[in-house]
Amino acid sequence: MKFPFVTAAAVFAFAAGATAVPLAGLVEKSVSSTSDNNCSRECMTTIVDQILASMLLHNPEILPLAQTYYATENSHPAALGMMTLWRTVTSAGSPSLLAIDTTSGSAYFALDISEGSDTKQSVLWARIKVVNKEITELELYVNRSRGDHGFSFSAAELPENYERWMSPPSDRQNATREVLESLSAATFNPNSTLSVTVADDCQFTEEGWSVIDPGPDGDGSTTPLGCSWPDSRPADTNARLNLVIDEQNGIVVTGAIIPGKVYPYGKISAFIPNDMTEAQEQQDEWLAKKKASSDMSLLAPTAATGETLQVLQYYNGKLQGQQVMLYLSGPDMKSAWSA
Ligand SMILES: *[C@@H]1O[C@H](CO)[C@@H](O)[C@H](O)[C@H]1NC(C)=O
Ligand SMILES: *[C@@H]1O[C@H](CO)[C@@H](O)[C@H](O)[C@H]1NC(C)=O
Ligand SMILES: *[C@@H]1O[C@H](CO)[C@@H](O)[C@H](O)[C@H]1NC(C)=O
Ligand SMILES: CC(=O)N[C@H]1CO[C@H](CO)[C@@H](O)[C@@H]1O
Repeated sequence: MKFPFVTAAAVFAFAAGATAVPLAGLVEKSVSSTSDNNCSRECMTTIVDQILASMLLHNPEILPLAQTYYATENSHPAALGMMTLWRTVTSAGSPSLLAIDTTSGSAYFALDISEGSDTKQSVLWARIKVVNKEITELELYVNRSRGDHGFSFSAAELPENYERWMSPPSDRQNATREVLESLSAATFNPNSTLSVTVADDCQFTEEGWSVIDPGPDGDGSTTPLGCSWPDSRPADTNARLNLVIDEQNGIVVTGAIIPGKVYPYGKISAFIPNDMTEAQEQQDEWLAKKKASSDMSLLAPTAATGETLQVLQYYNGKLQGQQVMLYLSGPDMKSAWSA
């Protein structure tokens, strides 16, 4: 089942600077979409499209912002007019993934965007909160390179990989809100006794990419990694639960702060959470061998903190999709959102 995308959205997809007419339509639409102040799925969709349109116009003034709003871009707070996205975005279509929670007035979306003259090179993901049809929170992230987030990514593969999230089988068995909330509570709590069955074809992506681990010496796997629900998953006692619970498509968004280290991984680098002790030990062993056997230049292992939004999809009593979206900061960082 597809969302009822506003048709105006398609119009501004590739038309930076020529969006006055569709935008006017979008603005009117949000005002008249429901008679009360509750923002429906259609109203939330319109607000998300307005945010993307305002980036293209390099003008946040057109947005229905609350009198005071909270906003971060890649974990640091800034007024929208000070953010890089409102300066650099040159193309953005409708989101490839859009999860909407009308009960809490929140939404999560992700898509590939272009900045400057580059073509679809960056991955944008975001969470918003809306009260009385006004935006009160914007948590924005943009991946411009593996150095930003320590993980693999693919702006190019993102739209295709996310298609199945937006059109789950029509005969599916929906999980209740209660089940989706317990999934959120268990995401960063390995103590949870919730038993989660992973579907055989559950899709795992990092920043839009179906992850293939090449191994630090290029001798790793050639098949994409599947989803997993290990007992040793990273923990955060202050995880932000139920950020978005989309009951229609079974999508759950949970936020966490994950301490870890950025390790050399061949000539590149990768972020490994401290809770994944085995993976860190393997990397230490690899590094020790590399130092002894070659004079290759390698990044020194360095402490870092990942601010992450984990996006899960659950229906038919099984985990169907798992996305890790992560942005790296220095060691011992806290989130502006969990203060
Ligand atoms: C919107 O309305 C629904 C149903 O009446 C209610 O459950 C929900 O809490 C409301 N959402 C907000 C943000 O007020
Ligand atoms: C799991 O349980 C241990 C021992 O009670 C506790 O220290 C830890 O904080 C718990 N972890 C989470 C994520 O709640
Ligand atoms: C539950 O799933 C059906 C498809 O089986 C879907 O059409 C429907 O919208 C879902 N219900 C809710 C409340 O989202
Ligand atoms: C600007 C930039 O470096 N973006 C990266 C984000 O993801 C794409 C897709 O793989 C990379 O090619 C880009 O380099």
